[in-house]
Amino acid sequence: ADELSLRATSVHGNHRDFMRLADLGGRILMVDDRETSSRKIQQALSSAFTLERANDAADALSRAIEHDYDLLVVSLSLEGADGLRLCSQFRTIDRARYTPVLLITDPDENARLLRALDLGVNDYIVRPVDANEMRARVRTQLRRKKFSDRLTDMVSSAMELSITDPLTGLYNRRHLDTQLRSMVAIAEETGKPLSLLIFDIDFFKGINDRYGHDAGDDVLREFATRMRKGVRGIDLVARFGGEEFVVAMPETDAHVAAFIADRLRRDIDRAPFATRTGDQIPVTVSIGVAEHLGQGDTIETLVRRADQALYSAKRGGRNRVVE
Ligand code: GH3
Ligand code: MG
Ligand code: MG
Ligand code: MG
Repeated sequence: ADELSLRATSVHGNHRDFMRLADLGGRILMVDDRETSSRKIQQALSSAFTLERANDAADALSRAIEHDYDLLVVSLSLEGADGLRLCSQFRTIDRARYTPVLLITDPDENARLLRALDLGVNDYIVRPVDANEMRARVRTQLRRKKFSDRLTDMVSSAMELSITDPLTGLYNRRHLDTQLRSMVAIAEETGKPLSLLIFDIDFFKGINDRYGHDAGDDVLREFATRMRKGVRGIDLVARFGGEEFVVAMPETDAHVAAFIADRLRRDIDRAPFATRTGDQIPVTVSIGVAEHLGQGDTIETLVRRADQALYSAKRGGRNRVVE
């Protein structure tokens, strides 16, 4: 019967509209302890959507902590609980913060309904619940939710892209600049050390010349992987450009930084780099280390000192760390 009424609602549209309605899917959580309206809602929604019924406010909250829902259907008046309060509690749960809320109210609840709308409730339906109206309101909320989810995904992948080096997946130089600024500020405020390391692959031009540019790219990717594995969680690894990489190490003095760098250097030196075409390429790296000197030491001067240390490492014969 429900399947039929669902089809009936879409006779004004065409087959595609019906498909789109089905596509909306949607996981809905309902908390309504009134038998009549909750049964009506179940009848109206359960054939087209995944509908779960919470037993009470506490149950609804714990479900919202455990799962992602696309819509919360909440009765404004619950036995022994306040629907209004429940709505604001949903907003304190990370997963439910932006989940639309559809209220079920009684005709005489106008004042509380206004407060609920003020709280950011998205829509409401007045008892007795009409199945067609219920479906229409649910569809509207689910469409908006789907649209805003897509927008959120687009924004976060754009943000991700803007800070990532496409070849290695490491942070790019722009992100390094941003992060370094706040790392320097924190170091100055707390008086804790901050070290900066510049890695430059030795004779990389020769690797390109001998094995080809694609093999060179494979080396850069593998190099990035070994770096990621070789540093600590708090360290920031970025591709500085070309075959140069930077690691920023907060709360770390130059000695400790040089120790970690040398472990990485040995790890690079120990095993040759395998390319997709089957070459085994020996790689070495030179590393310059500098420590932030406190107030007045800018990012530029810090980078310059690390670069000078790197230059000494190159001149000293490469495959070494200079601090
Ligand atoms: P050194 O030991 O003095 O550092 O020698 P080097 O050959 O590594 O120094 P140089 O800076 O002259 O060479 C870096 C080379 O890296 C030149 C450039 O063609 C190559 N390169 C820069 N970016 C990429 C990249 O994305 N992929 C590949 N395959 N090569 C790159
Ligand atoms: Mg270089
Ligand atoms: Mg160079
Ligand atoms: Mg180089």
